[in-house]
Amino acid sequence: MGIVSHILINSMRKPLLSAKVVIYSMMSIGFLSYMVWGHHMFVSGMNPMSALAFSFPTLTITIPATILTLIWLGSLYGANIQINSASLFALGFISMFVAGGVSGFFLAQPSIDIYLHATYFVVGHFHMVMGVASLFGVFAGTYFWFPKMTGRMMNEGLGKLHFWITFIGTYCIFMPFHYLGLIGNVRRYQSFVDDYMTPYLGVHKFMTIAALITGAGQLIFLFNLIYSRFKGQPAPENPWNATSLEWSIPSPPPWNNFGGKHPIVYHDPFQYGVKGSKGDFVMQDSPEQVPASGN
Ligand code: HEM
Ligand code: HEM
Ligand SMILES: [Cu+2]
Repeated sequence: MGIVSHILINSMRKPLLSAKVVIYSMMSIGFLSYMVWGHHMFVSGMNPMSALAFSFPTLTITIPATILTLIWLGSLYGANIQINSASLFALGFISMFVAGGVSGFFLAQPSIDIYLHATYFVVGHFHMVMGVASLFGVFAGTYFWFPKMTGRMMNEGLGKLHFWITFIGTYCIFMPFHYLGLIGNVRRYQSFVDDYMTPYLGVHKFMTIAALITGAGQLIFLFNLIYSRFKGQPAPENPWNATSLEWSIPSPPPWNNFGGKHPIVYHDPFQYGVKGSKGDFVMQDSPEQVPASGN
């Protein structure tokens, strides 16, 4: 979530509606997540009152999650978003996080979970939020910081191709999980021949083929990573016109990071779309005066 927020403000060229609300939402998700573990045990025979006690924080955690999503989407409104591999994966994260999070609302109600527990609905839910969304965050961060880490740019064409194969592919793999789960496809079961699932074997085949294609698509990323490391275009200091301190030093950074000096920080890192500035952004270590942003 932090990586995505960071990359979004850079590619939108404007701050999020509220950085503070983003940070407090992330903190409350972290805090509340300590109190939800019992939602994995609704059907374990626990006291229904305990189930209720775990259902409550589980549903509460969707509030900061929703606020966070609304801030990302609301900030996109009217933004002139720069489409590149990093921003595509950041946007893909939001899409997957919402698609996977919505099923969390259902699972969070003990009465509905009696039906859905131990089905592919759960497997679909957690692959979207944990498997795909968090990987998208990792991909976004890799495309964004690779130039700083290695001093070379990744290939944007290959990056975008990687994004579209992965984005469409993962939806094809993990959306059907939800429908199979609703039909009654139990999880952790390897053979459905000659039973009630037989009519739906085609869906499993579809998902398998989608998974093979999506898996093969990751070779593009692997190739891009290795090829760009050695043969990529040399990266300038600040290829994304970013504000934060790591972009004020050469790519890759010298061994002592800031050349033995402490950088002087004049601004927060949200100085994008600054009116009256020379560029459309002001770096944290630039002494240029900017009007107070109120962020
Ligand atoms: C909107 C927020 C979320 C809600 C309300 C939610 C709710 C739930 C509930 C109630 C279950 C249990 C379902 C069952 O087994 O019957 C579940 C399963 C699971 N969730 Fe979430 N979840 C949310 C977000 C996430 C996130 C962000 C992750 C990880 C990044 C995650 C990972 C998992 C995993 C791994 C399981 C299944 C574990 C297993 O049984 O193997 N969930 N979720
Ligand atoms: C394209 C990639 C992936 C595919 C096709 C895939 C497929 C599957 C399938 C079919 C199952 C459940 C089988 C069953 O219950 O009968 C499963 C379980 C699981 N997967 Fe994935 N998965 C993928 C990636 C991931 C990733 C990236 C993560 C973690 C970040 C992950 C975490 C898990 C976990 C925790 C389980 C539950 C294991 C259990 O039942 O104890 N998967 N996966
Ligand atoms: Cu959980």
